[in-house]
Amino acid sequence: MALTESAPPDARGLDRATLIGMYRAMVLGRLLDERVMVLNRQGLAPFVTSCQGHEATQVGAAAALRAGADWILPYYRDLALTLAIGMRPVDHLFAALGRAPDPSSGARQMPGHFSSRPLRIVTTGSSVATQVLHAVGIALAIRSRQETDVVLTTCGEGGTSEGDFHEALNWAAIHRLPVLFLVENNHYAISVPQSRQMAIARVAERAAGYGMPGVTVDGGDVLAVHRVVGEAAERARTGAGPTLIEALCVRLQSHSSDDDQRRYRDPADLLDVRQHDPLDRFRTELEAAGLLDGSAADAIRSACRDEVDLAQAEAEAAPVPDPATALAHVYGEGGS
Ligand SMILES: Cc1ncc(C[n+]2csc(CCOP(=O)(O)OP(=O)(O)O)c2C)c(N)n1
Ligand SMILES: [Mg+2]
Repeated sequence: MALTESAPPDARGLDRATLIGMYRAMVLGRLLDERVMVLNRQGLAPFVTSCQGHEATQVGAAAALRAGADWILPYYRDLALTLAIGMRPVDHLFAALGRAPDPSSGARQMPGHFSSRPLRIVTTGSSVATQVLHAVGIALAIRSRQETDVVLTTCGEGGTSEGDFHEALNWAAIHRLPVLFLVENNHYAISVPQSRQMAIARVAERAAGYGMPGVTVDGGDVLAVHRVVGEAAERARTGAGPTLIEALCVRLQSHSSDDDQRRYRDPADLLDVRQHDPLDRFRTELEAAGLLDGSAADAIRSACRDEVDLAQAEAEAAPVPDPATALAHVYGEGGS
């Protein structure tokens, strides 16, 4: 998609400030992700599932929604998505470092189970794709209350093999519920390639079997994702029902901090995904359009790094949970 200063870069008429804001959100997601991985390697953060390579999909989707009004049921890879919706870097670092102020769970859940009551981000379980059904339940409640909010839920392409995914899409289509199913297809479920997960080429093909539109979008193109998610949200808001969106992403890091993808991916494949880094791509597009230059890009990067540094200092200074509260929310706590 070509960008120019004089003409709006896409049909939705995004201005320069919005575009730069999206680029900044992608950079912030990347730098925070890298920092959490460093903390993991230092033995300070227990388990990391990286969003690197998914930033364009996640930021594009977030920018197409009404933060704080629309509901988000993310999965563990959605660091940049939840940041772009409004979670702060320090919120993620509280969780990564097991600090009491962690808004997701007070440091009780694994990191990556993002949650924020004011931002309407609903936490997930560890079993993949369970959130997809929860999203449909929330969409049904929205419909019953005659509200206009929509629900976005995400999962990986591996998650689409789960029964929960099938039941959720079937039900949502029958009742034309206001829900968007965004599949971040990075072509691997841990070490299992897509060809061993499904017998079809495109996850979006599944949509026809449920009776809803299915769209495959280049997940490395932040503006394309923004447009596709925006159109699906509009359809959902106006009662036209759900959409299945498949965003083709690259997974730049291993599945998690606990595996090494060099053991199961071809070296040529690992080199190739590096050529599809969505940050490089958007930066190049913005520069070509005269909307960003080298020094402005450096300034964004350095401001994001400062933000992550400050957040880390704040998280490190925060208390760990009081051991006396270890069993809170686990058993009934009395009362009538
Ligand atoms: C029901 C269930 N089965 C298996 C697992 C172990 N597991 C965690 S993540 C994952 C891979 C999921 O891959 P995908 O949905 O493609 O998402 P990605 O991590 O690639 O973004 C698996 C198998 C799990 N958490 N839950
Ligand atoms: Mg995957």
